[in-house]
Amino acid sequence: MSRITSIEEYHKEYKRSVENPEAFWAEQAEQFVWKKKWDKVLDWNFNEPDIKWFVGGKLNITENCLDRHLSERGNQTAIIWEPNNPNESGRKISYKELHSEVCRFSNVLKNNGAKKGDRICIYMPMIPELAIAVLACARIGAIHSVVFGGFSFQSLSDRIHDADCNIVITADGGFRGAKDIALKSVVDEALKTCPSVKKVIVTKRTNCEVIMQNERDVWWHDEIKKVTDDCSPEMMDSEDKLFILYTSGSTGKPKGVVHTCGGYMVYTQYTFENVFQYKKGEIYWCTADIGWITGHSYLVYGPLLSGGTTLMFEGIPTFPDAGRFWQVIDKHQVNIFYTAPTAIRSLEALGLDFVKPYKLNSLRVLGSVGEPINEEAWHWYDENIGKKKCPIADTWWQTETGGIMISPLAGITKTIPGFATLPLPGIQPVLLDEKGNELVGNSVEGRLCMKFPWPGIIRTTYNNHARCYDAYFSQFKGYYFTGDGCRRDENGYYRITGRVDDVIKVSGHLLGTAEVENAINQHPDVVESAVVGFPHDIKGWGIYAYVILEHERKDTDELKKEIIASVNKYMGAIAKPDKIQIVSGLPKTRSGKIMRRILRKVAEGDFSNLGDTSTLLDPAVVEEIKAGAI
Ligand code: 7RM
Repeated sequence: MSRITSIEEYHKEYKRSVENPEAFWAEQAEQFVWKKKWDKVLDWNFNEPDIKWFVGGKLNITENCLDRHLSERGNQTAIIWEPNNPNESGRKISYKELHSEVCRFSNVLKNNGAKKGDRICIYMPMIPELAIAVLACARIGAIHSVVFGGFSFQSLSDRIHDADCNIVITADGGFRGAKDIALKSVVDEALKTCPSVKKVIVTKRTNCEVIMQNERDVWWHDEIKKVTDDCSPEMMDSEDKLFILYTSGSTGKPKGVVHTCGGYMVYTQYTFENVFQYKKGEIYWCTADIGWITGHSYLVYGPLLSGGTTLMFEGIPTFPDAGRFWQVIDKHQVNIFYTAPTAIRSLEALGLDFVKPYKLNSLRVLGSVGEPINEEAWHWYDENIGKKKCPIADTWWQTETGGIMISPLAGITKTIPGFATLPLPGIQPVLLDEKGNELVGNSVEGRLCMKFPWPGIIRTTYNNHARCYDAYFSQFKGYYFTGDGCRRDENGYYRITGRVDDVIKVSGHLLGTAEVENAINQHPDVVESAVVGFPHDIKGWGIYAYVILEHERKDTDELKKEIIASVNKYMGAIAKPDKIQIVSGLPKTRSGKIMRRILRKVAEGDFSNLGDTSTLLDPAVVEEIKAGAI
C-alpha cells in the first residue's frame, strides 16, 4: 500500500491511477493476504452495470483485519470501547482478544445454522458485540445487513424481508444518553411479519426484561459457552457479497446497497490510511454509528485493516453534557477525530464553556463527513477543537461508493472551508449538464458523476439489479450518477452543492422524501402528503411536511403529535417532521405531478419568485399554502 506523503506525490499518483488504473490498484492490493491471487484486476461496464475487481481472487477480509496482525501487534488495542455513562468502565480489546471473540461468535453463528451466503440482520447498540457480530458474519461468509438501532420495527421488518434474513443478532436494549431503548421488543414486533427468521441471538446490555421465544431466541452468553475460539476464515471470492446496507432513495423503498469482499477491502484501507495519514499506534475515533456506512468503512473495516486502534462510543455528544466528545478525546488521547457537521453545529450552539475544560492537545487530524460543512462550523472546528493546528479533511462520499472519494489528504492538500477539494487517486469525477454533456475545464457547475470504476463502488442493489441500474447508471449513459450537484472552482477544487434529487440529508442522515410521506400517510386522517427539506441551522436540513386531511380536525396540535408518532412508528425518530402544515390541496400540474419546487420555496420562506405556475391545475392552492406557511 503506497502512502502519499506530499502534494507532488499526490499529483503523480493521481496521474498514474488514471493512466493505468489496473496497475495502480493491483499495487495497492498486493499487501493483503490473498488465499489465491486474482487473475484479472478489473472487468467492467456501466451499462448493466457489471463491475468486478480482483477477478478470481480468494480472501477473507477478517483474516486481513485480525489474523495477519497477530504476530506483530497481538497485544495492541484494536477497539477502545467508551460506554454511554462516563462512570461505567469501558473496555480495551486487543487484536488477540478481538480475534478470539470473533472466532467464538463465528462458531456460535454456525451452531445456530448460519452458512456462507446467508443474510444476517444485526440490530444492536454501539457495544463491542456489534463489531464482533459484523466481523463474525464476514468470517463465515454470511452477508451482514446492519440496521441502525434508531430505526422502528417497520423499517427493520422491511429490511429483514428484503434481504430474506434467517438470523437476527440483537441486544435486550441499548443506552443512548439518558434514554434506554428496548431493542429486543422492536425485533419481536418486526418478526411478526418475517417468517424467514429462524434464530435470534440476544446479547445483554441494559438488563431490561425481554421475552425469549422458545426455539427461536437464544442468549449470546449461553451460546458463547458452547464453543471454542478455533474458526478458520471462510475462503471468499473477491466478488462474493460482504454486506448489504440499506440507503434511502427518491422512491419510497430503501435500496439494499451491496458491497463485495475484495474491492471494498482494498479501497477502505487505502482511503483510510491516505486521507487520515494514519500512523501506527495512533488512536482514531470515528463518531458514526456502525449502522451507517461511515461506521462500516471507517470505524470497523478501514482502521482494523490498517492494524489501528479504533474507538467506539456508545453514547451521544450531549450526555451527560455537551463536553462529552472533548472529555473522551482527552481521556483516551485521541489523535484523529472524525465526525459530522451537524454534531459540530449543535455543540457550537451550546457554547465554548463545554470545550474550555479540555486540553485537546492529542489531536492531530480532524475529519468531517455526511453533508457540506458550512464555513462557520468549519472555522469553529478549526479554532476551538483543532486549535488551528489540525488539518481538516472534509470527506465527500456515499453509501454506494464504499469509501471516501473526494477529500483532502490530511496535512498534504491545501484546504478551503466548504470544499472537499480533490479526488483521491483512482477517482475520475466529471460534471455533467442536464443533457449529459461533460463540462470540461474549471469554474463549472453540474451534476457530479464518475466515469470510471474504483474498487469500492456499489455492485448491485440486493435482489433487484435493475434498480441499481435505474438509480445510478440510467440517467447518464456510461456514468455513475451520485445524485449530488457540484462546482469545480478555478483551481479544480470540488465543492458539493447538495442533492439534486428527492432525498434530503437531515442531521447527516439520508432520508427519502417519499419514505417520510409513506410514514405520514399511515395516519388514518391523512389523505396525501408532500415532504420537502428546508435549511436548518443545526440539522443542515429540516423536514417540512404538507398534509391533506380527510376531514377537518380542530385539535391541530394533537393531530400533529399523532402524525409525528406515526413517523416514529413507521420509520424512526430521525425522520420526525420539524414543521407540519395542513393544506387543502397541493400544487399539481395537469398531469398530476406535485410541483415540489414551489413547496421547497415556501418551506424556505422565500415567496418572492415561485417561477412559472402557469401549468398548475389550481393556482389558488399556492396562495393558500403561502398564507399558511410556518
Ligand atoms: C458518507 C455518507 C451520501 C450523501 C452524498 C452527499 C452528502 C456526504 C459530504 C456530503 C457534502 C461532504 N453516505 N455528503 N459527505 N456533502 N460534503 N463531505 O454520508 O450515503 O449517507 O450520504 O451525503 O449529498 O451524496 S450517505
